Amino acid sequence: MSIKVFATQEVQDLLTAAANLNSDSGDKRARQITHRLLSDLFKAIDDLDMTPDEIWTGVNYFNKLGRDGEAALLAAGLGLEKYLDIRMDAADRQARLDGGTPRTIEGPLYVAGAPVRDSVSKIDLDPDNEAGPLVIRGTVTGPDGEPVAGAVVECWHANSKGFYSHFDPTGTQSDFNLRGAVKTGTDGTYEFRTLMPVGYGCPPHGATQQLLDALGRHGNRPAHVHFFVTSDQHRKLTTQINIAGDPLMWDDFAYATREELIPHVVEKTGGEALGLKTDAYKEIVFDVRLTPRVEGKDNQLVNRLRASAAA
Ligand code: MBD
Ligand code: FE
Repeated sequence: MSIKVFATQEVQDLLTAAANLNSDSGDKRARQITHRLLSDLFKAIDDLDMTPDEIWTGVNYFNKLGRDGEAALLAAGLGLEKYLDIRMDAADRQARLDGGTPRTIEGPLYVAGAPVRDSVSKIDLDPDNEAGPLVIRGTVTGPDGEPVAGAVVECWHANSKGFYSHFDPTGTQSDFNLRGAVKTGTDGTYEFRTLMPVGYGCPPHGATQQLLDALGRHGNRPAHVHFFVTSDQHRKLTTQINIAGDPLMWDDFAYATREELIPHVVEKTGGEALGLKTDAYKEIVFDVRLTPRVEGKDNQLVNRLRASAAA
């Protein structure tokens, strides 16, 4: 069967009407985007001869996606969030704003409101017997390589089960466990004392994993640590580091791994003097180079729904 109705006047009129394209009511951009996305969907239905059963499977899937609260997780898993990075990377190259530490996706698990400390923060609030101590430290510099004072470095990561506080299905973590923020001093340095994370896996019965199963894909990420770095004089950086040696390094379901974001993990001693739970610990040095503002403006501030909590 190859029914082709997309190009008919009736269908084109239907699309124009459904998006209210020729009206001045509502939001112009919403009408434009709706018309385009709906047109692309209708065209795909014709081209692939999608059946009513397939369409209703998809419609009902959206209901489950919403019930599960996983739309942003699916956006990461389908590469949509990575695609936005690819576009921002290209825009930066065109504007000659490349050269800083590479961005990579934020993901859906940030929580605003972590207490801001000076230079150093110990962020493992809850005990975790399976996780060894980890120090992540570095220097924030500007495009010229000079240290940036007053930058705020935020980080967040999972525990030894791959669970993030605030989103932990076991409900056993404190609000800001493994989430922190430090303000740099004149030397531009920051340091987080924490515990080694383990890679995240999508909720096994959620809508995201359901689609990934249908695609024959897994829903796992290699172990990683997220960062926001902000400074009055620079553009915000959203990035992550991966923990070297993770077998999923180049098999991340969210496509966030970048060669420049896999710092060495070094074995150290002297942890007890730092307040770590054992003397032996692991250290990662991750220096961050920020990029300049554009005519005084930070064009890297992304508005998206984020969780927040009070410290
Ligand atoms: C994560 O921890 C994450 O970083 C992303 C992008 C998606 C799901 C879980
Ligand atoms: Fe993450």
